[in-house]
Amino acid sequence: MREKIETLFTEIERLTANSLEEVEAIRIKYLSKKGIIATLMDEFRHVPADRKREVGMKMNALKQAATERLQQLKEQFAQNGTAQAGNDLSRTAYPVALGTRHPLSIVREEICDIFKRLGFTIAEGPEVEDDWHVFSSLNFADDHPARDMQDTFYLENGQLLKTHTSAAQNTIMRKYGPPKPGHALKALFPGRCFRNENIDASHENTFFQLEGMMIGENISISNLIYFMKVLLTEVFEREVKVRLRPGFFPFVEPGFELDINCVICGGEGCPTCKHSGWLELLPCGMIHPNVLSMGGIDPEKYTGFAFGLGLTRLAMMKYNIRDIRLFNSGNLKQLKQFTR
Ligand code: FA5
Repeated sequence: MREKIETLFTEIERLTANSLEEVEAIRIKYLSKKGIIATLMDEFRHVPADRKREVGMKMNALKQAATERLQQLKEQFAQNGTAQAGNDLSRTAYPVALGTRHPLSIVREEICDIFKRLGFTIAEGPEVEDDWHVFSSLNFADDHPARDMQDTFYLENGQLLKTHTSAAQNTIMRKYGPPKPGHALKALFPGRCFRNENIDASHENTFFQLEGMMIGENISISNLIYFMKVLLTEVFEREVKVRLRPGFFPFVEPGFELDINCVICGGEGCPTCKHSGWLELLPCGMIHPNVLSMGGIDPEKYTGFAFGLGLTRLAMMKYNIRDIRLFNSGNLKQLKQFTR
């Protein structure tokens, strides 16, 4: 597999195109859902566990290289009309500004790729939900004070805007059912969340979370910690300082808050981390037996973990963005600078 990756690196570096159609053909060949790189991602399952990390990082770099080469080829046409032929009468008289992906999309795709390689299914839930999915199926009692933890936007028809991605847990448990012996139910579900918040440098009323869930016969806190470490190391491409505190959520027992050392101020204290040096990033825990039961999964037989990553906050950390409001600002000048 290593040789295959190396060959592809050389191949990608040497790619040329004579028209935008050819650029598109290259995209389909290498980067589409059934393209060479996606196929390679599938083969990743067979890589021995002790080499997964090294090969995984190489594959990420390969995907990155292909994306960047494609972008370069596209830009060539934006500036010149055609790459090699000098006079293309169909080209525009002025350079066409190309769009870029939103930093949140870049980080979301990066994490989805990591988890896909680890065998997780990517799912998504609706943004408009009902009380059962957002609260009751997650073990929030009717008069539970925890319901007040999240300021909910209610719609006139009684439905509500999803306040957290945990809202999809029940649907996913019911859709896939208990795992077969020796297997685990592994799902990742990113989504937009809404809370009636006072907006400041680190709080938005519309932001993204990314939920992960793993259920099987012997899933323990060690599995949870392993996956969290892989995730953070790959995203930041280095070891990051984290701390685990007990956390309370009615749908996990025990529950934890995983904080990350604020990489914006290096832990010195800044408005983003509210001068604490730490940013709350990754609440997680072992799924409460009641939640498993409500999802049709026998808690006597199965255990599982869940985590709810603050994706917008993670993107802030990764790109050193000091104010969360940038993401929804539509400020293209700033948003366009993030390409990987
Ligand atoms: C939850 O939403 C839980 N559903 C997470 C969870 C899942 C716990 C599974 C256990 C098991 P919390 O309200 O803390 O937890 O939000 C999770 C993350 O979303 C926070 O750590 C933070 O990074 C992000 N977040 C929350 N509110 C905002 C906001 N207003 N703006 C931006 N990010 C936010």
